[in-house]
Amino acid sequence: MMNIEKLLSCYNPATGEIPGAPVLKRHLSDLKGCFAVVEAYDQVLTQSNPLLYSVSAVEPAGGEGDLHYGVGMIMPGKIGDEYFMTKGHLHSWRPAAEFYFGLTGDGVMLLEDEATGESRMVELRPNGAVYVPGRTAHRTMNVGRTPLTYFGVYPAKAGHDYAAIAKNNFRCVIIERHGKPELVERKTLTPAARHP
Ligand code: PAN
Ligand code: ZN
Repeated sequence: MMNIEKLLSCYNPATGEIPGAPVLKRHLSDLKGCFAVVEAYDQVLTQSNPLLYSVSAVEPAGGEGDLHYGVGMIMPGKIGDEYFMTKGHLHSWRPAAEFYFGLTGDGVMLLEDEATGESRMVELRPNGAVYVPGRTAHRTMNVGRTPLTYFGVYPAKAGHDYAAIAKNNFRCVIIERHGKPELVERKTLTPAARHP
C-alpha cells in the first residue's frame, strides 16, 4: 500500500494550488501561434506578458492502470475577441480519455476529433463534468470575469502531445460575439470578420 502522503492530496478550488505539487505556469509568450489574430497577440505582447494559466499536477504512480490529475487555473481576459486559453493537446497515447470537472468560474472546452476534425464547444462549469474521449484534441478557455479552476483526471500513461496542435492548430476558434462564446471555423476569420 502507498504511504498516506500519496493517497491523499488537498487542492484549493479557488486557486488551483495543491501543497507539495509542482506548478506549471504559462504566460502569453508561451502561446505563440495559438491565437487566431496575430496582430492582437503581438500588440498585447509588446506591452505585457500576462500569466494565462497554471496547472498543478499530482502523479502518485506511473503504472499501467494508474491515474494522474491536474488542477488548472485560467485567468480571465481576452486577446482581441479570443478568450485566454490553454495551449491544447492530444494525448501521446491516443486512446487515453480524460474527465474534466469544473470547480469555479465559467469555462468552455473546445474538443476536436483527430480523425474527422469534427469540433464541439462544451461548457465547463461548477458541478459539471466534461468527458474528453480518446483521440480528441482539447483546449480550455475562461469565458467569464473571474478565474476559472477545474480538475482533470487522466491515465498516467496519457502524456501530452503539443506538436500536432503547434503544427495545424485547432480547426475552430472560440470567440466572443454579442457577449457570448461562439464556435467558428478558423478559415472564416477573414480580417474583416476578425474586427467586427
Ligand atoms: C490538463 C491540461 C491543462 C493545461 O491537465 O494539461 O488543462 O492545458 P495544456 O496542457 O493544453 O497546456 C490535461 O488535459 N491533461 O491531460
Ligand atoms: Zn489532456
